[in-house]
Amino acid sequence: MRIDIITCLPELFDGPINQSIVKRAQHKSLVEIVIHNLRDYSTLKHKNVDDYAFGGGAGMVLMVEPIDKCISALKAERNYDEVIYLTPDGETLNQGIANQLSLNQNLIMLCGHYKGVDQRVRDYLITKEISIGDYVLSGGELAAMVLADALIRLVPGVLNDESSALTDSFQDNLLAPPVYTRPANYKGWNVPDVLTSGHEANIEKWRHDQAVKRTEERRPDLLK
Ligand code: 6GU
Repeated sequence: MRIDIITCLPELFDGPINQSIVKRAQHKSLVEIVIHNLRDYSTLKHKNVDDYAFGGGAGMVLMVEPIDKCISALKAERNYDEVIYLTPDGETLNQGIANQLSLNQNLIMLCGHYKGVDQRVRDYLITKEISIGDYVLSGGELAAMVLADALIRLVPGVLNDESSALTDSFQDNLLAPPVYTRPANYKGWNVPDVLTSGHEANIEKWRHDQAVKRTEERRPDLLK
């Protein structure tokens, strides 16, 4: 999978996506993430990428031209499955959407900023709009990192234990059951006996029951 991220704040991507699982995925050449500075596509003297909104109002709007130039340059190199705009008024990300998007080969993610982007970008260039939840971030960058992380860990070969993505919370609309590791007794805080019994079938049943119990208690909406 290749993900091209378009942003006016490329420095923000120096940290999180070059660590841990995502770093390993890039090292193994399973995933390639390329950051593009929108400013590089500005045709203006001061490399501006935003301007005042027609009709007035507070906040700057990202201009259509640099975004179109950047996306066109990318499309000239390869075919893209989706051009995603990260925006609080997009479709709310969930595991189902992540599963679907993880099957794609090439994705563009556009990070909005300020008051958003010129509507013509959304009308003519964007194929999917995603939000990561009902709260407002100061830009789409953190949302793009969240989305990229959620997708990358689903790419076959990225996780060491291939089965572990399948047992995540949400994969079957259930939250994950509790997990424990050694020691079995710490200060009298004991691990459930079933987990140390070695009885596979009982352990499976216990885990499933716990997952259902947790989901009923914490996220009954998932069971509907
Ligand atoms: Cl994708 N962008 C911004 N700016 N805020 C958000 C978001 C995206 N998703 C939730 N809040």
